[in-house]
Amino acid sequence: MDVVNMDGVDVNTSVQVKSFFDSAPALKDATGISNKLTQFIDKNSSLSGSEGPRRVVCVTSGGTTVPLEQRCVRYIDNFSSGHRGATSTEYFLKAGYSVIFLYRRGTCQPYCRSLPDDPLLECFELTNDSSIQVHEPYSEAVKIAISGHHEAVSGGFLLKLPFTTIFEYLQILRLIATSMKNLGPNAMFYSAAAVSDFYVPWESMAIHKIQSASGPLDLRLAQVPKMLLVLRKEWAPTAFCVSFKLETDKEILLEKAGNALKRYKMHAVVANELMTRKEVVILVTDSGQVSVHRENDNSDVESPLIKQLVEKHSSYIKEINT
Ligand code: PAZ
Repeated sequence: MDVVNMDGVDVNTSVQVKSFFDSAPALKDATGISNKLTQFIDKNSSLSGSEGPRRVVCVTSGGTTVPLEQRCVRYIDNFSSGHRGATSTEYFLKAGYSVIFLYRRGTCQPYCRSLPDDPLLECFELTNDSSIQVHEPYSEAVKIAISGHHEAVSGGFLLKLPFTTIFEYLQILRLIATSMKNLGPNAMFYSAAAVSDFYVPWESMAIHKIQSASGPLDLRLAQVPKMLLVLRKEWAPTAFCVSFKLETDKEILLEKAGNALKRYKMHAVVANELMTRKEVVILVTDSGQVSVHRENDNSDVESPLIKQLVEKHSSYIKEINT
């Protein structure tokens, strides 16, 4: 039998969470991040949208790394490109949300999807008088990227916060969640990041580069505590919470997504398969499962997905407020 705290988190998870944060290396510039968050939330909570107070969504994006050494030379990583998070951010902004974009450094950024991998070198060229001009095939993409990004950032609707390691990610997520608490049901979490399931606790991690001369490497990885439950129950109990479930085996995907919905008390779980994740996702809620497809090869599956989530969020806000 699970012993459960007042807030619905089992005691075992609470102990693991406490030990994770107590032993994690201190977050660099925690005060700077908190100040940015306070400013962003204060500004946005005083604004109104078409259906009441402006909504704020925290979109998490990209994969967390697991360092193997404190002075890190090697780390465990995962495949996530950040495309889902970046694309979804654009659609949330379009739907009138403000977005806190918690992203892995170096991954895909909102409005930059149509740019080449090395935009500086490929989009721009030097003219004969040594000034810089946009290389013709990219001029439209560059205009869209600059104007979309500028409008969102200078309007104060997009706050971008980078992370690399699992330690940074979870510490920043906790700061975000606690600063969004006052937004009540107008807050949403859209957890598209691929978060490591296992990690090396800081205190048992080698300090210096692990030496190959010591022979084969035995690593013992601890389980990352189930933070989704803590997010939902402790950090942001009134927010609308959406998580993602990725599997490579279709047979177990829906079962795992259904379990996540119940176990972490999510309002919706987006189930996707690795190979088809850009074409189709399945939205799993208490009311059942709905397949969401992109309209054609040139469109984004995030467009209909965000539309459906915005509708579900509206119903949730109405329900809470009545
Ligand atoms: O970042 P990306 O666009 O390459 O992939 C998106 C994704 C598959 C990481 C995301 O849709 C997702 O399922 N995130 C959660 C993964 C998980 O921990 O199960």
